[in-house]
Amino acid sequence: MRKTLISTVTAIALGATLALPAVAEPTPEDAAKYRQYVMRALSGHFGALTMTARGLAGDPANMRIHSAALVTLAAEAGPAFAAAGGAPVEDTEALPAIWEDADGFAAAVDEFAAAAAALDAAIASGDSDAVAAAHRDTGAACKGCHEDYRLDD
Ligand code: ASC
Repeated sequence: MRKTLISTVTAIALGATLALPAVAEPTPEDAAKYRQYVMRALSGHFGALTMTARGLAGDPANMRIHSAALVTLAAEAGPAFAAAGGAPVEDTEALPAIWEDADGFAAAVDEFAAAAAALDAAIASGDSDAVAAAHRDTGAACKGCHEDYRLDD
């Protein structure tokens, strides 16, 4: 009896859990917030890597933490913008060109991903000239994409 009661209570509780209202439909604002997190993560790693490369902070032995993160995050930069609901949202810096010129944007993201991979490889090689060149290229890829696809760049 007691056992039955407990399992009934459990069943009801589980049923109630399953019957909870579905999470609200994702909005364009959710998509915008997500891509801003991804871009901020990229910016944070590039900034930390830059400080380390300049000898201002961070252990040079750990620089690949940041370059590897850039490579990983670069793979999400395109999808973050292409995601369902991807569209301009008021009060963000994402220009409509991201979606109107989707091929151009994809090419710019690919360029960044390639630059990040080259930067990671250069850091792994330990060749400081190669790191400096790859760092410049990566910054240029950030800037190039921002010029065309981000407000005020
Ligand atoms: C950064 C950062 C960017 C890029 C860009 C490079 O550290 O947050 O968006 O570098 O400024 O030109």
